[in-house]
Amino acid sequence: MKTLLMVFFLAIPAFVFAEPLSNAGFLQGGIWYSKDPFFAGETVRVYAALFNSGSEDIAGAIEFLDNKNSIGSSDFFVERGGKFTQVWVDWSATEGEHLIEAVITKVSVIRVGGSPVAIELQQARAQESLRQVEKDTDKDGIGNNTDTDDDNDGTSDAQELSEGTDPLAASSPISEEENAVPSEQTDITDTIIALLPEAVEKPISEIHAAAQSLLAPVKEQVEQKQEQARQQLDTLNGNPEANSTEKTKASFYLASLSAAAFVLKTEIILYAFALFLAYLFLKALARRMFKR
Ligand SMILES: [Ca+2]
Ligand SMILES: [Ca+2]
Ligand SMILES: [Ca+2]
Repeated sequence: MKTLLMVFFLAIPAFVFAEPLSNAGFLQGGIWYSKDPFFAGETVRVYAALFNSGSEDIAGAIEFLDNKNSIGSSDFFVERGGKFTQVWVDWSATEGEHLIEAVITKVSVIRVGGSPVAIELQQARAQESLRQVEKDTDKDGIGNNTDTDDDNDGTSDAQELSEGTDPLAASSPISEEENAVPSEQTDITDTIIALLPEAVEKPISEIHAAAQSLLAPVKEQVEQKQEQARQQLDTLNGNPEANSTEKTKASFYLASLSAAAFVLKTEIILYAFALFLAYLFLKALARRMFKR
């Protein structure tokens, strides 16, 4: 019976009798940050501190958690006799609520010349830190929840909301181009060109300018021909013996020239070239018709 009892006691592992160490563990300061306040999108260093007022050195590892998910772990070593040490991990904060914890995942007593002996600590969990992380759009150190002008464009959030502008985007000043009023000399083509995207506006403007100088003599010629055709039609109309087919042809010729003159005057360049060709064709046709 005595032997049985002895075997029983020997079989029970020693750590069952070991009390968790109360003179080492996390400092009551809990968890702190390298920057405070910090905002969404920033990376901060998360700290905790360990103390050891025991008579033996201790070493181990700490895991940091964000909403129960691991941020990372950090090894530690704290000398005996009232020393303490800091442990940390870097953490990229996101918007929202975060429960930050630090937990000792393993700890051992380190004896000189001996191998580490696993122990337990009473203060194995740091006082957690519950944080509401907000955005700081203009990065002025005042979170959007407290900042009255989130985008720092000089107009308050309340005013922006009532005016329908974006309180989270600094408004760009209205450009001169947007403000520009087309001058009175601007013709219809220029107005159309001004509405085109910038990338095409320039080449089109250049083409337009070139076309304008090219078309100027043509315009003059067409106007002259128009005047001649008008006179010719008047002559035909005044002549009772004139052929009606000839009158119709002359009217058609004048109408075509008028259309060409109108297009050249309004400079609808896309049609101008086609009408110029039509004018040349009509001119050739007219030469044949009025050949004497
Ligand atoms: Ca701010
Ligand atoms: Ca604003
Ligand atoms: Ca704004």
